[in-house]
Amino acid sequence: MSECIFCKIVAGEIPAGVIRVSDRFIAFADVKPVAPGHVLIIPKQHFGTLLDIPDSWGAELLTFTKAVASSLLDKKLGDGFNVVMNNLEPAGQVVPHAHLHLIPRKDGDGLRFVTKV
Ligand code: DGP
Repeated sequence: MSECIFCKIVAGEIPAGVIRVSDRFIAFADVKPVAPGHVLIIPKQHFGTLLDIPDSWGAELLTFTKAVASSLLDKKLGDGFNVVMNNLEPAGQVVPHAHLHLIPRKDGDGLRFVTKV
């Protein structure tokens, strides 16, 4: 997708703080972090939402996400972490290229998510 900002990051046309790369996925720093170490994990290929990512990619996505999360913990960026995925506009998706938010958490950091009212 030529106009997709995340596809441009994958292509190296827009700089991003790349943290990890696998065959199908890439992790980079979110430009508007809600916490230090906030990372986005995206498929290199353009898919709109979770529903579009092939089932057969699931194991690699899980392994990749766990590796990035472990490295955030190892770097002491958090003592816990949230994995958040906004799918489609009503759920808050702004960039229409599927992505997971990996957000390091610390006690008392004041962040709240919709699963906790
Ligand atoms: P969402 O609302 O789930 O679609 O979140 C999109 C996220 O993408 C948001 O936290 C900011 C981030 N973002 C948007 N444009 C860029 C960019 O050009 N570079 C980087 N690194 N992050 C971006």
